[in-house]
Amino acid sequence: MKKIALITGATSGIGRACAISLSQEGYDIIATGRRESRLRELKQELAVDIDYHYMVFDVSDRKAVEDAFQSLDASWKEIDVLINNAGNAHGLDSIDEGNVDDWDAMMDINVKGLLYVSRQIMPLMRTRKSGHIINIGSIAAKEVYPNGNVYCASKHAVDAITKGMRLDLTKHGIKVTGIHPGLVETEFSLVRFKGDEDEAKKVYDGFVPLKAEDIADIVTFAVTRPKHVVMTDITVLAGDQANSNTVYRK
Ligand code: NDP
Ligand code: 8X3
Repeated sequence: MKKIALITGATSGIGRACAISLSQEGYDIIATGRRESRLRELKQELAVDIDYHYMVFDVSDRKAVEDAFQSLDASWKEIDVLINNAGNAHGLDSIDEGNVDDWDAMMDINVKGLLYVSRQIMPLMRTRKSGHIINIGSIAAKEVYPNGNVYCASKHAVDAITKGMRLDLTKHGIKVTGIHPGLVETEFSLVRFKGDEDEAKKVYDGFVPLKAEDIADIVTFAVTRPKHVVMTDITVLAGDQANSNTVYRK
């Protein structure tokens, strides 16, 4: 039977890798993001025998999210798997010197954006009495590290929302999984350091970071468990990483 996975933030990194991996499992894919050219190009990377649809919107723009789902064809609304992945860190400043625009971006995108998208899809899953929501949190959802302040707060909120979703949705046959990666080499640090490639590269110097594909493997494993099995909470670190702030570099 055909199944549909919707992945937010599929233009890059973990989301893109999840789209590729789930297409290889036979899922039809809905990919979302703001960079349309990348969403168009993603089609070439997906398994050939699946259907593909993309939607361009900013997850933090509530009206844009609502409009996108209202205009979605009924056949594409039968979403089996939602991967709430879109998000980023913006800045790494001591909280007393924090950039308020960065704070707004992280709370609006990582927390409210996740809620806006989920609000569109949860009722559809509830009607069909099945579905699986995977929220991409972070080790920053479990620990707070120096200068991580508001990013960590946004991801702690994702962790709390994940637990709340599980409490409210399990009775409707909807599984909820939180996946919490440590350091994954993607465009994440480039965004955090506002395009400074040297700063971004330093984050991954001297050890082997996780790859986006490592997280996509775990997402795919969680999604492909039988109906009676739910992976609730998975934290995954790089081999040389002991916690959010301790990395053994060569
Ligand atoms: P990337 O920067 O490579 O990817 C981020 C994705 O999110 C892009 O596809 C981007 O798409 C999308 N996105 C960002 N802001 C918005 C927005 N306002 N509206 C719609 N889409 C948006 O980073 P990662 O792949 O690493 O990050 C993915 C998730 O994983 C994030 O939630 C991040 O917090 C989390 N994470 C990352 C870790 C890491 O070390 N890399 C570790 C733990 C968690 P576009 O720009 O086209 O809109
Ligand atoms: C991304 C990993 O350690 O930079 O969430 O917060 S970290």
